[in-house]
Amino acid sequence: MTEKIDAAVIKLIQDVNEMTLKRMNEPYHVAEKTNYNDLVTTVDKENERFIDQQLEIIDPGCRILSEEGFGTHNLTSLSGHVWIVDPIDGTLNFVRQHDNFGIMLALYVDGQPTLGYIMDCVNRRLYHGSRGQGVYVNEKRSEPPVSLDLHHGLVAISSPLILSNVHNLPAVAQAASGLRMYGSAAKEMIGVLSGELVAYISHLRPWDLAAGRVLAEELGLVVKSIDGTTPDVLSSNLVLVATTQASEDIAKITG
Ligand code: 2AM
Ligand code: CA
Ligand code: CA
Ligand code: CA
Repeated sequence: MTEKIDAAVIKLIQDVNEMTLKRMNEPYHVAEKTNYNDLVTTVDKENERFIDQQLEIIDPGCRILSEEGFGTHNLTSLSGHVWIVDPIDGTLNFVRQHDNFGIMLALYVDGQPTLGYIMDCVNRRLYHGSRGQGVYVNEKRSEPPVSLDLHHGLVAISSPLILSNVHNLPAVAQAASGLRMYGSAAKEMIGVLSGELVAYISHLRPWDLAAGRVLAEELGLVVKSIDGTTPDVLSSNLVLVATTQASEDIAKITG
């Protein structure tokens, strides 16, 4: 049943990506949400409205949780089909840098991570997959990344976290080959999925984690809260996505 939905959502996210790339070079309005580095543009809102409308046609009766608030329901439970939508991830990069932003969609069925989509917009690279059916980059099947250890790999830690010096995270960065910050959960998730990073640590809201979690778990990567518990789909979590080996190395440092 999800095959038909999957094909339609692949087309949807590709179409929204083309609209986004076109809109990036046209005038749009930028507003501050909570402060000077928390932005929303008219493109985020246009994308979200279009995605939510289309999902209601593709998957009638579904419920939607989307960042900018057009979602059809104020969700308190995960029963049935729940879509989690980030219409532009890395809005600050979209506005200032014109690279390193993405679009993320995920379907959870009765709370189970089921379908995941991460579009690397500028590179037109769509990571998508479903539980039990593998992960693809556009049409090509993606192999699980090698379980490199922390010492031999690059790690991404979000800038607010590394600057706040919590959980011994600067020591994690020091133990790795190098520290990277892309400013987009979508791009950092893709980094771990593709083996470019061995770990990604960030404070993530539902739409930052939902799609990456489906894909990372399908590739046998570790997805957990920094305290070792399973992340709650409907709230913010301080999350680690990593190879098994890097996850063990990091746990020894964060305690
Ligand atoms: P966004 O662009 O969809 O808001 C770097 O800013 C990354 O952190 C992006 O993936 C961004 O997603 C996300 N982000 C921005 N503000 C955040 C916040 N207050 N809490 C958690 N993640 C945030
Ligand atoms: Ca935002
Ligand atoms: Ca986001
Ligand atoms: Ca966003």
